[in-house]
Amino acid sequence: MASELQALIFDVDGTLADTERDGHRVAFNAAFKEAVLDWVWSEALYGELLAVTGGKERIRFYLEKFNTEFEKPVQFDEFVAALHAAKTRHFVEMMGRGEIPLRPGVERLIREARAAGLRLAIATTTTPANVEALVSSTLGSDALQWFEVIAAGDIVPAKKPAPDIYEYTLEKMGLAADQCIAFEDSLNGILSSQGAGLKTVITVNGYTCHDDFTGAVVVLDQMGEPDAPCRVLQGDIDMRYLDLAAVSSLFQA
Ligand code: XBP
Ligand code: MG
Repeated sequence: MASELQALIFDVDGTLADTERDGHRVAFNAAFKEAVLDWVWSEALYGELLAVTGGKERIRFYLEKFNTEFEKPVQFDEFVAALHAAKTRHFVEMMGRGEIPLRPGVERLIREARAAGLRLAIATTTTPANVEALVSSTLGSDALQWFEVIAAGDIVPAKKPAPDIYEYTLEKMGLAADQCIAFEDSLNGILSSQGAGLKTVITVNGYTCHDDFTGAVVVLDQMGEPDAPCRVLQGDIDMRYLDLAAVSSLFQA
């Protein structure tokens, strides 16, 4: 018999909010400028850099693939860590100024799930301070308590697409994969959630709309709102917007 849905597990970047192009990318560039580096990550280049999750990992990937001339300092790990810490500071400041809203339907669905007594968690590769800043600037500081597990950043050594962050979340919640559903926006995200055995709802964004989402329970352009419907891009369901009834039927299907 199929298990009953117990919990919703959300990715952050690209899923709760469109943070990559106008948030993380801008914060990286601000950190580079502050460190007097002439690196500028354009919107197009950043799309390629997103192949690697995690900010520190992304900086290394950039130097390996796109800026091979750069002479690495002797204390390279410390250099990357300091650059990334500055980037996090910029990102947190941007969230504090309310620069990035939640995506359509996210707050509505979270509130509906809470009201229905479902359990909530976050599984992301981003730094914990970024999640705190985004959630409290958009939903209020009390909203951090709504998520019983916030699994983020370096808490597991292998970031997405490895399943580790979802496996960690499930273990902390004491739940099995077939009792939960994940919300993701990218190929690396769904590889991670499906690797942990989770059914996954996808909402795409500009950087991920051409990713391969084979196996997703549904692919939407956004969660949508009653007055601003979503589009179903993949999946056999007719829906105006993603509410808990739709999530439950996708989970049971
Ligand atoms: C998100 C990421 C993160 C952010 C930056 O991936 O790849 O690295 O871009 O965060 P996902 P940090 O949405 O699949 O979790 O710089 O704090 O690492
Ligand atoms: Mg994401």
